[in-house]
Amino acid sequence: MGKYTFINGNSLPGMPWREAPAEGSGLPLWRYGENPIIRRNPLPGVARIFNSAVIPWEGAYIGVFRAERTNGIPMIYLGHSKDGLHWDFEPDMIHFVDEDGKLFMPQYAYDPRLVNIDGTCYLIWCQDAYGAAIGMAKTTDFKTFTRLENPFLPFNRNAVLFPRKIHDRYMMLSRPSDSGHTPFGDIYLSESPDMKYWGCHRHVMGKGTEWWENVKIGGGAAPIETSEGWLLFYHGVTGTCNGFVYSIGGAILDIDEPSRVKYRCSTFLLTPEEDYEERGFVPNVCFPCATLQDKDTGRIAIYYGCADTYVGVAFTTLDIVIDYIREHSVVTETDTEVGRR
Ligand code: BMA
Repeated sequence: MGKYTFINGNSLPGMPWREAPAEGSGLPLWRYGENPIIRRNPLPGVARIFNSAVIPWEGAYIGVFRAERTNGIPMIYLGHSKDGLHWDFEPDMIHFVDEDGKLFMPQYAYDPRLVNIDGTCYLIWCQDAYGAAIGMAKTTDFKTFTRLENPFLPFNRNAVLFPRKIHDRYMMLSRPSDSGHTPFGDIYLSESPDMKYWGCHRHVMGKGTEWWENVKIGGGAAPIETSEGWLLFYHGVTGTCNGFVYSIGGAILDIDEPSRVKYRCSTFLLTPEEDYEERGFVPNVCFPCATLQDKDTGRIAIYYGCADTYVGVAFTTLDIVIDYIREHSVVTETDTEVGRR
């Protein structure tokens, strides 16, 4: 038994896993040696798959994938895997329907997240709603995907649902933004009694005081419930004379009041270093969107988009990452306060 534990976690003994290399980087995440797990031109009509989310499903894995098609427009495709590393994709994009069962497609859809709440799986993505906004749908069988009302007004990106209700409310992180390649951005928390009406918005954390995340931040994978609080992997962005650099950051949010940050890591957990992270359609991007965890061993696998071109996997354990975040934590008043003004 480790020092820290997952709450409401699943046993996932067959999940992707590699031990840490003997010569570590000093950072708490290490990469899968055979990254990227999804390469260019993964299926006809799709040039690149990246920024994608997976969950365990019926003894295997299922995922929703940001697929940049050969016309340049991103849509979401469904993928299946037995081991979480080798993926088969359905040949056509996901077709969404409205509540009457009529086809209801977004004009584009990117950066999907996927969260299973009591057997109903929610897809959350970025799409056009007369401006970039959050789209949502639900499914119980991965055959019918029923659109829900868009939770927020434009402009907003990077929405991530919590895997359970807190105080009987669904909770979602999001990142209000602008119409372009947003040069600012903080993470907010919103709650809903019914997945339709969202309110009680609270500020969670702002762009960092540290240089690696001093332009903007955005939620990454669905928060993981642990004995220390909600473990959040997010992305932090810095600006250079050659464009943005996206790294993976880590924070731990209060279990009952997740707009309060308990610990926030002052260093990145992983930053673009490998060829497939530094070079691609958009260089220097590590963009986490999902995790798998095994409650018995404390193992965590993180799925992240690489250079807007590939999907990579990195590993850590609950003990290693929480100790690292705590030891390197720097929190400001805007992190620790409840976030209501
Ligand atoms: C963001 C999103 C992500 C992308 C990143 C880097 O604004 O569009 O999908 O990975 O930029 O290009």
